[in-house]
Amino acid sequence: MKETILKLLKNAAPSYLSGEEMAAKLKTSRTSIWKSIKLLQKSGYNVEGSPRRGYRLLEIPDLLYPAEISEGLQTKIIANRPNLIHHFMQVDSTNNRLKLLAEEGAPEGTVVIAEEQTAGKGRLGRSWLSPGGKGIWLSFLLRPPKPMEEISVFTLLTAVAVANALKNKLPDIEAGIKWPNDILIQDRKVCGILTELKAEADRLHYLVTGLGLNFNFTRSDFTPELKNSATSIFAGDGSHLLSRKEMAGEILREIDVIYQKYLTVGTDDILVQWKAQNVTLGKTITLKSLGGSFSGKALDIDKYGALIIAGPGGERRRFVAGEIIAQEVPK
Ligand code: BT5
Repeated sequence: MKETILKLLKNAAPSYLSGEEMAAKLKTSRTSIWKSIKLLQKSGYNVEGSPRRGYRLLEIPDLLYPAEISEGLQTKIIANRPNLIHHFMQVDSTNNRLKLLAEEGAPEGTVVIAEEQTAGKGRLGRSWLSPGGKGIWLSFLLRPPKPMEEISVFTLLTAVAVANALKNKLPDIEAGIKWPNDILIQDRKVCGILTELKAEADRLHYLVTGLGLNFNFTRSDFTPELKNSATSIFAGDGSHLLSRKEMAGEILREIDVIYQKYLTVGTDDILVQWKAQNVTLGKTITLKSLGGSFSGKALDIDKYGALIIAGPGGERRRFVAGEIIAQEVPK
């Protein structure tokens, strides 16, 4: 009811709609219309009521409500209906919350999105700074009918989706993908991706992929440790035309497109897109992984998204995970 009334008010805005007219349309009482209007106001929608003219929508809150994000989304799997999006004002970690839902049997395409994370996390127990309203903190659930060996490619597919969404909405921003899970703007991290999974022997139960995209941080929103290494797509002064909900919708749409492509024709074209937007290949890097550090030239990625590095003696090594701790542009 609340969502339907919101739609009616949006269509009518900036004009008024009378309570009587809405009640007749929805075959309900004027009291129940009034109750839904109160709920909308409580959720932050500025709805003005006038005794003679009815109600009109003056302002939509800058919040990532399912009804806002799913407007016009038209996705096949990811959030393909509004009730697949779970929105929280505050959550420990959207990945953790989505894993709980996955355990309860949530369908593929379920999305958890939060305004703020109190225990946002990166890889290997690192933390991810996620203050309220400053970014897009979301996770999505996949149950791909694929073998375990292909799993490492998912972080790369997600990176391509985010980079494409940025390119579509903000063509002036030059974003680059750093292997395996970062998006950078001018060498600073603007987005991180964390893929977690549940599997048994060779059977994958589910994949939960979370992404954090810094949207409108001011310099002082970053902790001292992040001031020189992190950035945000807008500077937090509110002077931008794109809203978080539009960006979030575009990211979900791109993830859906990429996932469809992966399921139907495979990864070839997606990896071409990854290569076109990456800032890692061709550089001399030092990669830290569980086995220690390895330096050399980042040559290529293989069909599973693993990084191929050529060491000083020309020997090639393949890495499915790790962190690039130093990266130099060739002279
Ligand atoms: C990542 O890990 O980059 C993965 C981040 C994934 C965050 C999303 S938010 C939604 C979902 N729910 C979660 O709980 N997580 C996911 P890693 O490569 O390990 O990088 C972590 C490092 O990035 C930290 O140790 C910091 O140095 C840095 N960092 C932390 N917060 C940051 C931020 N907001 N922006 C840029 N860098 C940050």
